[in-house]
Amino acid sequence: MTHCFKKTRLFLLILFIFPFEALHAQKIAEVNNVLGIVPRPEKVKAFKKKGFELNEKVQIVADEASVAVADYLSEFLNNPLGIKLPVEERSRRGFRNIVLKTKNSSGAKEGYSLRVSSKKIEIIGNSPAGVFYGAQTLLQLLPPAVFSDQKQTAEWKIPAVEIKDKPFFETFRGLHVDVSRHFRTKQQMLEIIDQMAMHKLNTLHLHLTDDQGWRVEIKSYPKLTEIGSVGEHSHVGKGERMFFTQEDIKEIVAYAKKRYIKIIPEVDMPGHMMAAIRSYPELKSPSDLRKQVKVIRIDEQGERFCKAVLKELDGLFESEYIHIGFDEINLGSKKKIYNDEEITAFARKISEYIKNELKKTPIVWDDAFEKGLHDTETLVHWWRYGKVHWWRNLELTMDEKVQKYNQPFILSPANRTYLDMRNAKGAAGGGWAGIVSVDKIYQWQPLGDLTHADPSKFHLAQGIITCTWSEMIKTVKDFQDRAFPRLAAVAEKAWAQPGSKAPSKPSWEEWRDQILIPKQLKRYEYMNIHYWSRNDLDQLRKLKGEK
Ligand code: TNX
Repeated sequence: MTHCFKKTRLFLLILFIFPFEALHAQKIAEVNNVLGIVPRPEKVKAFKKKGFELNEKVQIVADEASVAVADYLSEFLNNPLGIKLPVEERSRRGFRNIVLKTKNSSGAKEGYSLRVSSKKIEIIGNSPAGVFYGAQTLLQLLPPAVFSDQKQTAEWKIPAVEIKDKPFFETFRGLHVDVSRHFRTKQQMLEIIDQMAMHKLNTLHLHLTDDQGWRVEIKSYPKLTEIGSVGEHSHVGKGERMFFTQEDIKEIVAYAKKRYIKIIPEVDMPGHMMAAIRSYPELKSPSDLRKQVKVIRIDEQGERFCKAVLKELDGLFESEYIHIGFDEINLGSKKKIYNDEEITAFARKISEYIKNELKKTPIVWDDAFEKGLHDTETLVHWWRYGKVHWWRNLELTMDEKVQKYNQPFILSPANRTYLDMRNAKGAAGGGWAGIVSVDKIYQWQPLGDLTHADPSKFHLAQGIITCTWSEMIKTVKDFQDRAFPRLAAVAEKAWAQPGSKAPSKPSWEEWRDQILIPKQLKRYEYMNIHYWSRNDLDQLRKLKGEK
């Protein structure tokens, strides 16, 4: 097909809504480029038929397992539409139905199907989470104004489509939020959780402690928040106390749970501990001789402290995972504070505690793995990536290590997923991992980079978490400037099937011009999100033109 013909076809598609009876699955790019669903569903068909109109004569019919999603959907639509769709157990005369059902199928746990005709919408999920993702897709099939929390005037019509969808990475499609360097309030966290939900993410990684501030109440060590939570990155130890009480955490966890998002708490140990040491100076490591001590002791006393903290957190966070950091322990110290054996032994003690006593799965940054924590029941969280890219100091690259040690892992390569890095040359943000532009993320092939591991090891990749380290992310506006629209590109990587062959996957240019800019950015605008380049046409032009 010539390029020109393809364009004409796309034009016709837009003009007559959907001039084809049914488009084949391999034409998903063309269909989805019109529908604009982010992240891209696995299979989409569109029909030349009347779609479904939302009005007062519509009700949501849900089975027991899907009632929570039905309530969420009804509430979500209430503000922009000014109509509160009733949630019912069965059909009633005079009403058209949005049917939500959970079916225990052998398919992907978070998968769903969605069918829209003029008479009925049906979402069938393989689990309640699947139903929830179907509902998110449904929202994106409506005009972008549906993302407003104010009443809007729009044609609330949903095109006649059939979608079958499931995530590529089931376990972690995540966003990391660093509340230590600059704090985010509970309300701000709830907003972030809603923003995650629309991207079909299922994991919030909360970096709760670091040098600049301890941000979670620990009842057995009250000074952590009396002293350690005072101040932030540029005002350490000065100003207000900023932290989540245990009640706050419970609320955040419950809010996230309703959106099928699990929260992984991180207590970064034994380094990045200045705030804890400010609160309890006796915790400092005798071998950290710096003026500002960042590393805690790893003897019995240190171990007792870490375990007590983890035990309290365990009661608050419901997810199966606990992150214990172990990054950059000797960084910035002239003399090694601990050697590899000492670090590994301590990491092993803590991870055994998490496994055996708390019955959860520990996660460590790749530093611990590199130093010797080889344990297939502990997840390795990679922020470095191997010599194919930019990190050359490792004896064995991470993919060589995957090949050798079979340890399951999470992908957060800094040069592709650190959203605290700049969007473009001259834009705000850090630069040590290079420029992390939207197109770089979109064109990244997460598993394609594992050049030293054979494909039989790819199943060890448990997902992607994108990080927003907050040394330079001060305000909500800064956060949104860094997170959006890059989060949309990350969601594509985490959810969409990689199927690299065109036309099933839009090229970067197609995605940018037909989905990102006209659809996703519009949704962000209705959500009042200050995405990068908003109100700045120059930047937008750059985004369009940049390679
Ligand atoms: C590295 S990646 C860190 C963080 C910083 C971040 C800044 C990792 C495990 N540690 O402590 O905030 O770089 O980009």
